[in-house]
Amino acid sequence: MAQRKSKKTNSNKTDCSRTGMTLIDLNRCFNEHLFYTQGRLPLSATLNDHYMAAAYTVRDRLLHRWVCTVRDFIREGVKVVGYLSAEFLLGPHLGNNMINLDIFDEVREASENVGRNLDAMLDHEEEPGLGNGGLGRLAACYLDSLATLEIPAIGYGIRYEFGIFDQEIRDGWQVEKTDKWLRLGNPWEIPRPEVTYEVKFGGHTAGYCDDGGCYRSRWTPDRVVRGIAYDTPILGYKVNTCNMLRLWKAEAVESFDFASFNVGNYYGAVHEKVYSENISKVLYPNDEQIQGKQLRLEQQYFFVSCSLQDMIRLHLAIGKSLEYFHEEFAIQLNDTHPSVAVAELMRLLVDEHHMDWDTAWHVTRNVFGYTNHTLLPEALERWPLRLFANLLPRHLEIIFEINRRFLDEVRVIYPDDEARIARLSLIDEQGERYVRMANLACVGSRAINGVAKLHTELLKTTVLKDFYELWPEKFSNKTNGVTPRRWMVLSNPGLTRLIRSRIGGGWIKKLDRLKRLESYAGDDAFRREWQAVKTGNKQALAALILERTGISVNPDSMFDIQVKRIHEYKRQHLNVLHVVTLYNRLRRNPGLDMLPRTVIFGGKAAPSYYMAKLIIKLINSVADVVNHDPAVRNRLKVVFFPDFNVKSAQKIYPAADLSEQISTAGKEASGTGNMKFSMNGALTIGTLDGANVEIREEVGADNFFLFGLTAEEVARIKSEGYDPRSIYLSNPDLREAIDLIGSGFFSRGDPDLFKPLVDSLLYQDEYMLLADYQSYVDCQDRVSEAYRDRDRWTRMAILNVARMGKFSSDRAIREYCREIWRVSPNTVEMEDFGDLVR
Ligand code: Z57
Repeated sequence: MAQRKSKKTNSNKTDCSRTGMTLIDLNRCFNEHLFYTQGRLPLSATLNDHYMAAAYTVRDRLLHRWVCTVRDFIREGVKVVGYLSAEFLLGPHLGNNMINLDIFDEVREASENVGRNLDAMLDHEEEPGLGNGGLGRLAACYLDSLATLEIPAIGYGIRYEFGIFDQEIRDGWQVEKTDKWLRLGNPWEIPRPEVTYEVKFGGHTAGYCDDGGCYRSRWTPDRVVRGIAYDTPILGYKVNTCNMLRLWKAEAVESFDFASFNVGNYYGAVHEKVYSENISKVLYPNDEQIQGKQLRLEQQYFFVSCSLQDMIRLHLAIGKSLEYFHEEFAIQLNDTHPSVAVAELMRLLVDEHHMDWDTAWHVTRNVFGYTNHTLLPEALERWPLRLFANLLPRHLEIIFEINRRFLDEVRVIYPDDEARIARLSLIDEQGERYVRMANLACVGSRAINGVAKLHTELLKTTVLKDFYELWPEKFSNKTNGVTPRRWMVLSNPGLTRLIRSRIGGGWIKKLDRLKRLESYAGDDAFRREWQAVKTGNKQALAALILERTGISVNPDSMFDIQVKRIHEYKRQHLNVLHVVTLYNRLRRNPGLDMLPRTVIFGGKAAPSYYMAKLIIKLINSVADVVNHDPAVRNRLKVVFFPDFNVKSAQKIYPAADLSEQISTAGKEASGTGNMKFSMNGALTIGTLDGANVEIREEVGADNFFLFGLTAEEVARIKSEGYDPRSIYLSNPDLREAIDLIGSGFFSRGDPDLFKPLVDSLLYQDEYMLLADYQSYVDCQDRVSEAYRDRDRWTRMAILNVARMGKFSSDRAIREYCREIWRVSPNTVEMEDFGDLVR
C-alpha cells in the first residue's frame, strides 16, 4: 500500500468535515454503489438495493480508520485486548455506525435524495443475532466502549450461519424459526480467506523423546477443520479507532477430502466437508442452562484455537519472543465458554512452540482474565471426562498436569484438608467424572471478576469461595454497563435531542454529565417536553404492537414492561400473578377506579426449556382472556411482544414507564436491561438483586420501587425449610389468582394445561414467588399511586436518567483496562493514502 505523508487530524470533527466529504460526495458514493455493487439503476432499485448501497457507503467511511487502527495492532508497545466470547449480540450496524461517524443527518438526507426513507432502510437490516441474551449483548456493548475509549482490541468469536432463532407465537406457544441472517448477504463483514488456521480434533496422543532428550507428547488427531476469519469493523464514537470483531467460520481441510476421494469414496469426502462445516452452523439457543453436547465443546475449542493462533501470529509479527506474549496481549474469557483456552495456550506454547512448561505457565497465567456471569448451579459448565478425552485427548493430559501441580501447591497450604482439595480440583470425581471449566478458568487466570457488587460478594462466599480464600487478590468486581450510543442516542432520538437542548452532547462520552439534568427536574417546561417525548415513544411502540400482534393499546396507560429471556428465576410468572390479581379486582368490582396499565412481556425461551415455554403460553392465555373481557374496559391490557431482539429492544426501552426487574434476590448476576430502561426514563420495580442494588443506590431509594426478600433472607428461609403452601393457604388474593390459573379459566376450561406451573409453585417454588407475592403487589399499588401524579412521576424519571452515569459501559471498560488488562488508549493517527483513498 502506498503510504504518503502521515497527518494528525482533529478527532472531534466528523468524517464529512475531516475528509472534506460533502453531501454531494455522499450522494455520489451512494449512487456508485447502487450501480457498481448492486448493479441497479435508480429506478429499478429495491429497498434492499438501497439498504446495501447505504451500508457500503457508510462502510467505506469506516475503512480508512480501520486500516490505520489495525496497523497499530502490530506496533511494539501497544497492548491489545483479545475479548473471547462465544456470543456477540451486536444488533443492526447501519444506524450505529452512522451515529459513531456522526453522519446521521447527512445520510438521512442522502437517502431522501434517492427517494428512500432512511427509517425504512434501518428497519430492513437483518440483525446479527449471534447471542442469546445479556452475556452476548454485554460483549457487544464492550466492543463499542473499547473502540470509543481508543483501546486496541479484537473481539473473537464464531460466525454462526444461523444465530438465535426467530420467535413466532402460534396459538400462544413459542415456535422457533431458523435465523437466516446471511440470506441477503452481509455488507458489514470482510472475509479473509488468507487468514486461516487448522484445528485438530479427536485421535490419540503418544509420548516420545525430543532431540534434547525431553519427554514430549505428540497428538495425532483423527479430524482437522479449518477456521476462516470474517472481520467486522467496530468503530468508536467520534474517534479514529476502528477495532475489529474477528469471527471464525469452519470449513473442511481439502487434503482430508483427497484421501477419501482417491479410494473412490466421493460420498465420504463430501460427508467430511458437511461435518466440518457443522461446527459454525448454529448458535446453541440456551441462556443460563447447559446442554452438554459434543458439538458445543467443538465450537468452543474451534474458536479458541483459531483465536489464540491468530494472536500468536500477530505477536510473532512484531518480532518479539513468545515469553513476552502476556505483555502484548490481555485476553478476557467471557464466562467459561472459552476457558479451554487455558489448556490450548499451554499446548500451543509447549507442543508447537517448544517452550518449557514453567515459562508457558507463567505466560498463560498472566495473560488471561476470567469473568463469571452466573451463580446458577445449572449454568456452571462441566464436561464429562469421557467426552473431553475423546475430543481433546492432549488437552486432558495438559489439564491433568496443571491440576497435579496446582493441587500439590494447595496441599502445602491446606495439609490434610481433603474435602477442600476435592472442591478445588479441576476434575469433579464424585460419581461420573467431569472437567470443571470454572476451576480451569480460575487456576489459569490472573484476575477473576463478577459483574455486579452483590454478585461478586456472593461469588466470594459461595461458588468460588475456595478460590477466593486461596487467592483473594485475584478477585474484583466490575459492575456491568451498557453503551449510551446505541441505547440512548440511536434508540431514543427524541430524548437525546431534548437532553442536548439543555446540557449539550458531552454526556454521550461522559455519561456522568447527565447529572446536570437534575436541576431540570423541577422545571415545568422541561417536564412537559419530557412527557411529550415519552408519549411519542409510546405511540410508536403502540403502532408496532398493533402491527405485530393485532392488539391495540392505549398510549395514555402506564406501559409496564418486562423484556428479557424467559426463565423461572426471572419470574415472569410473578408478574402474571400480579396481572391476574388486578384482573380479579376488576371482576370483583367492575366500577373500580384503577390506573390503566398495559403490561408488556417479551423474550425467548430456550427451545428445550419446557417451563419457560409454558410461561409464554400462560402470558398469551391470560392476555387473550383479559383483553377480550368487556368488564375490563381498557383498564388492563396484556401483550406478549414476539421475537424480542436488539432491533425491537431499541423501540421498546424508550417507551417504558415501568421496568420490571423482579428476579429472586441472589439469582440475577447483574442484569443490563435494567440499565437500558432506567437510562430511557423508566422507573424500576425491582428486588435487591444484581445491579438493581447499585441502580437504587445511584438514583436514590425514593426513585426506585423496592420489594421482596433480600439474598440473605432467601438463603436463610431456604435453609430453615420453605413452605410455599402455607403462604398460599394464608393469602386469599394469592390463592384466588393461583386457583384461577389452575381452574382452567385461562385455558378454555382445561385444568391440566398450567398444572405443571401451578404445582411447581405450590410444592417447590424454587424461586420463592409466593414469598415475595404480597410485597410485590403492595409495591405495584404504590407504583400506580405514584403514576397518578404525573408531575411527580416525571421528576422521578428525570432523576433516574440524570443519575445513570455509572452504568455506561465506558465506565466498566475503563475499570477493566486499569485494573485487569493494564492497557491504555492508543490514539490512532490517520494516514493520508493519497489517491488510494477517497
Ligand atoms: C447470560 O446471558 C448471563 C449469564 C450466563 O451465565 C449466561 Br450462560 C448467559 C447473563 C446474566 O444472567 C445477567 O445477569 C448478566 O447481566 C449478563 O449475563 C451479563 O453479565
